[in-house]
Amino acid sequence: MRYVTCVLVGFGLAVLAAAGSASAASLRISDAWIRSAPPGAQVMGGFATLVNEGETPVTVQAVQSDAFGRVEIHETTTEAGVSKMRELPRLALEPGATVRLEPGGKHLMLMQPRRGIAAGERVEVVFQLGDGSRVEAPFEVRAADAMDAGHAGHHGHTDHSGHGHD
Ligand SMILES: [Cu+2]
Repeated sequence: MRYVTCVLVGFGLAVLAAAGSASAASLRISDAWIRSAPPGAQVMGGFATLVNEGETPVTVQAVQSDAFGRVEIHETTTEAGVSKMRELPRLALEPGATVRLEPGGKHLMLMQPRRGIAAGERVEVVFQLGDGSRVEAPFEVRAADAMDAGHAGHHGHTDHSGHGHD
């Protein structure tokens, strides 16, 4: 692979090659977790932060996990005070874009668990991208209660001011 004798040109080509072919490396998945559910639950919610660190758009075409029969990308919206979920066919991230999968918004719907999934364990989730590459990320299963404690950026979603908790 070292045909290029000029170091500078070689470096430049390597960078271009990386940007063009390895979009897998440009999708960064962090803060990934699954909300634990009572035993026997057939549906669990998955959440994460997705960042496209590359120079080209990234599309998540499908999501799957060995631990579940089916994984869908959902979005929760509120229309006329009624909360609804709909399936999104894909997630598109422009270069530099961040998509947050979070309770009350876009999320993964993990369905038909193939085994018991307990809080504390990690579940591998695979993101299939539009260019055919795959990005795998470990999702940590957390109890629902841990969500508030561990999610400092979420005050906006739980605004109880004025409702009086006493
Ligand atoms: Cu859903």
